Amino acid sequence: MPTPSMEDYIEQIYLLIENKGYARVSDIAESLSVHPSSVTKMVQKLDKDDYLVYEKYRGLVLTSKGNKIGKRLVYRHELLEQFLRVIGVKEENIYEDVEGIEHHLSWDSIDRIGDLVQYFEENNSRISDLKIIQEKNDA
Ligand SMILES: [Mn+2]
Repeated sequence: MPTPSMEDYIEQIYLLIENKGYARVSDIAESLSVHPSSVTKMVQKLDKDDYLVYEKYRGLVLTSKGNKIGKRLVYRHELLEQFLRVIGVKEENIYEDVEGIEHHLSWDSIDRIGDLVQYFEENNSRISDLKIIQEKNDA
């Protein structure tokens, strides 16, 4: 199992490759706001654990194991954003809150949150009912 920090790296590398076609150490450092030397260290560890293959001058590619996990991590992040949005959390809080909780939930909880998002999205009146409660609580 990857640690929370490894998960952050795999998630960002997956996104970079998906969006740009490649992930450079400098891009990873920028997207995670860390020093490039930390990226190099982590990338070597991820290579050793078979999540990716790193060649100093040619860049890196995810292995099928890394790719599969990356896809799940990106899904988890997006689902949690969707969840917070659907329950009415302010947009300005969503990204940071997801970054704070995403590594600490079991896949069981993730799947049940997925059901709940579906429950709300299948019927807009459920969202309006929730809004009524929130307006009462905020008053
Ligand atoms: Mn994330």
